[in-house]
Amino acid sequence: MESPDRDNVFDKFVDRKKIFDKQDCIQCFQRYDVDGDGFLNKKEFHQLLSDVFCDGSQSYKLTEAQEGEILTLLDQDQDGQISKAEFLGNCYYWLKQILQPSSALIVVDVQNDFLDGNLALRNCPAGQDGLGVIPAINSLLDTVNFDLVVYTRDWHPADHISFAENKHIRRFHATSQISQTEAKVHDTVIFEGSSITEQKLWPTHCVQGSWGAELHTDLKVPDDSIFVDKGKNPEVDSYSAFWDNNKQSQTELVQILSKRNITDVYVCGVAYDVCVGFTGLDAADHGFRVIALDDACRGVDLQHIEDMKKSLQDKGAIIINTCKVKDIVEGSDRPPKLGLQTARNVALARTLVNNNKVHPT
Ligand code: VGL
Ligand code: ZN
Repeated sequence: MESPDRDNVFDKFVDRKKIFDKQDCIQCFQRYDVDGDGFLNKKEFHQLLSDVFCDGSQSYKLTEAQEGEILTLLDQDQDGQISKAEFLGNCYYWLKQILQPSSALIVVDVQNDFLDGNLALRNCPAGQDGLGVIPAINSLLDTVNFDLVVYTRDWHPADHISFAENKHIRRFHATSQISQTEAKVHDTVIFEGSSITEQKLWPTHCVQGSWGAELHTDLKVPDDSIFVDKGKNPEVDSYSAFWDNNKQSQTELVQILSKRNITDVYVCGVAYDVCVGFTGLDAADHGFRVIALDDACRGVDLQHIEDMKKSLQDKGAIIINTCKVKDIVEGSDRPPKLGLQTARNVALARTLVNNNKVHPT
């Protein structure tokens, strides 16, 4: 019987004390292949999972379904166990990402207009104070060593489609439930144009170069941060920092994250149910592990915030408070839901590579 406080073999990789390499992966296989038959069976794999998924010395309890899904995703030939070759192929990337993730903090739209200006969240239905995100984000930047920090800005031209005061400069489509004369802030209308565009109307906000578009001066900005502007096209809004709302054009964000080998994307800022949420959803679609920072977000509408949190979780994201971030970034807290997401990504990458082999382009 094993003593409950035996060493966790993965502890030496926490906070990059030792880089997890292929040699470590081989040793890891040998350690968990207790009967030495060259395969990790379900029981042996269970032991590995309980050492991989822990918060410090406390193991997470995985459900049978979670254990089964991870095994199936990593078990290439579907024989119910993990061979040494499968371990070195699939599990290496899986373990590497779990033990030593590469983390980006994305601070979404912490701009004057949302905190104190024309679109101040405190005047929106949920009545939340956007200023509340600043201390949470600043203390995160002081305590956590992110591999990359990105600031996004809503950056609209004066004739932007989302501004209620601009409703007269474009034609409404016949299917719009609300007429052009009646339409007001927070209504959703439909515009005519080269593509028919559904649009929620907002007060004029974040006009390029204006005070309202500046980041709040109390927000800390580390020297080597990156800035991404969005919503620059007058004809289409852009809630996500990756794509415009019609998914027709992309910002440079995905290239920036990929170039730095980022695996994990932490989202925070305003508005939770709008730009923070859609940025998180798109990050998950791009194959990043997504962590939404609940206490570092403020939103527009309570029901929409709840719906957005549910959508994020359905895509595999986790929602946590900022006090938990440091341990996850350093790899001492390894939540199962993120590990499951990694296994899905590893399996998806394998499928894409295999498809390419069959249909070379
Ligand atoms: C946003 C409404 C309109 C946001 C941007 O940053 O969440 N919300 N434009
Ligand atoms: Zn906007």
